[in-house]
Amino acid sequence: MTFLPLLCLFVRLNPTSSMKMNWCSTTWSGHCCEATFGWTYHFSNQTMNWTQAREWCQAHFTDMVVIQEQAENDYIVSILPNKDRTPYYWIGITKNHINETWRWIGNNSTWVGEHSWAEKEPNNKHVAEFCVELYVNNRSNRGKWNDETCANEKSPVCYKAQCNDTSCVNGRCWETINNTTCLCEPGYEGDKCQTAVECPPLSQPGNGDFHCSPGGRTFRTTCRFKCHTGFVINGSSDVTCEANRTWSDPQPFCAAVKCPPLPQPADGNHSCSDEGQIFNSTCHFKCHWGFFMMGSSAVTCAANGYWTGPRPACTSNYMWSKPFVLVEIHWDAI
Ligand SMILES: [Ca+2]
Repeated sequence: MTFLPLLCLFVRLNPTSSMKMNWCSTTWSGHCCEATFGWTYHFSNQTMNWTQAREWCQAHFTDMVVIQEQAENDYIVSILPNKDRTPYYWIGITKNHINETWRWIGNNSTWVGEHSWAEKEPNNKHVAEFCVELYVNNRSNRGKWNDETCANEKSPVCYKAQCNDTSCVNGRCWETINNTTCLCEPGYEGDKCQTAVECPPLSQPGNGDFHCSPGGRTFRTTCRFKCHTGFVINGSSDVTCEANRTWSDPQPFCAAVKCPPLPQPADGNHSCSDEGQIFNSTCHFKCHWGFFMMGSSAVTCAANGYWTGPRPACTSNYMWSKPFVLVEIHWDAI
């Protein structure tokens, strides 16, 4: 085996394109290579039947060449040496039956351009022309396709994939003739889809706190809100950052616990520190002139949503109110 010098040139495939092609050409055991930032294309000058050609491609590279658009077809034609006559080159599109769709075996795609076939092709001339050759010559059918009998011998054209398992962290690697692109899964961005998108910052709720899973406010992070004693959460306690950069629910807030309504006592009235009679509100009771209070003169709305004591009553009978005082004095004395 003889290794010949590697020649690398930098050329632009398209003068309007900013993408620079890394064009390498070498001769190694009778075949050459063409390198781009995406797939690299390879061919052999040796001829073989279609099945052998595919095996050769798979043994040395990724598979027989896949063409996904007209520009790729044109590009491949431009790098292959001209041939005066058949045999030309095998490309990786085939079918198993006359009624089947032509399919690229490298990636199972089905692209066929409007002007891909040569004139009067595919003609299935020999009944089972289920493989395709690419004309590379100086005639009018240059770059066109012809369906052919797979047992015929032609030169294989192969590709080597540049994408691998680590090309895109959270996405699919897409190869083109002059680039590889990561198509990111929803929720990720960056040239390798390595960055999770972020949701807007959350703010600390009044009378409460929140805690987020590792990631802060990135995609799939969940934050849980909790309220301080005497406050209840209003809204969803858990919010999750979604792929569209928004939280799954509005940020909840903490509302003070409410105690049951406290009606005015008969023959008296009360005044409360808060109209809403909520957590920590205290209501002070007064009895009208000539009435005596039976019970505590103030109750407070507790964290559990109950008042700290029963509402006092106002009585006109001094003796009804007195025993409570006497009892208290009695126990205090002991
Ligand atoms: Ca044909």
